[in-house]
Amino acid sequence: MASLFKDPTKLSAYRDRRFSGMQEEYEEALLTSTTIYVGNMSFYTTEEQVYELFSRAGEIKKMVMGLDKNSKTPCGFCFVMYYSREDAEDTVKYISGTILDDRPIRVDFDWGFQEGRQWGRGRSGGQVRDEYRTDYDPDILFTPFFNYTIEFVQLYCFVVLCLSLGGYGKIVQKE
Ligand code: GTA
Repeated sequence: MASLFKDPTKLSAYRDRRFSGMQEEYEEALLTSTTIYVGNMSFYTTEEQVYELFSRAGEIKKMVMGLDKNSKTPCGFCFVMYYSREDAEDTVKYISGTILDDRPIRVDFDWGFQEGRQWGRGRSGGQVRDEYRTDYDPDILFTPFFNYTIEFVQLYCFVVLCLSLGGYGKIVQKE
């Protein structure tokens, strides 16, 4: 039977292009690391929210929010460093796929945080993936849709109100 939880012994296909070692060294780092990468986050999720969720798996040593290198604002990812490997594995197993701020977050083992890795590497300043994506997450797709719908309903109500007030004015004038 398929498990609901992500298997922490299976590594993802992601490889950091800036890791200077060999593939075996990269895999070894992932298999022993206490750092996890969290992706597909909302740009509005705060450090406090991330801390609240991820500290459920174990004591957090350090957390680094991913930032747009131009605007210096959160751009959808972060790194969480634990004291123990077990806690990092539990995070990958149980927290990956959790909905945080309406988005299913993705938790992946990471080879280890280094200064500079907190910046988005895309040309626009955010993450590279955001420049190539065609599969937008539901809240990105639907939020503008709902916003437009609400604006349309507001405009419709405003027009109806104006028309009825205009009609009422004419009746009052006649009387
Ligand atoms: N541990 O999954 C991850 C992960 N990701 C996606 C980013 N980081 C990750 N770390 C782990 N696991 O420190 C880390 C990076 C860096 C920081 C910001 O987050 O190591 P980034 O997302 O801006 O840039 O990184 P990165 O990772 O160097 O981008 P990369 O590898 O080129 O592309 C990421 C994804 O974008 C690809 O998997 C693919 O889905 C998409 N993509 C890239 N190029 C193309 C293309 N030409 N066409 C279509 N899709 C593309």
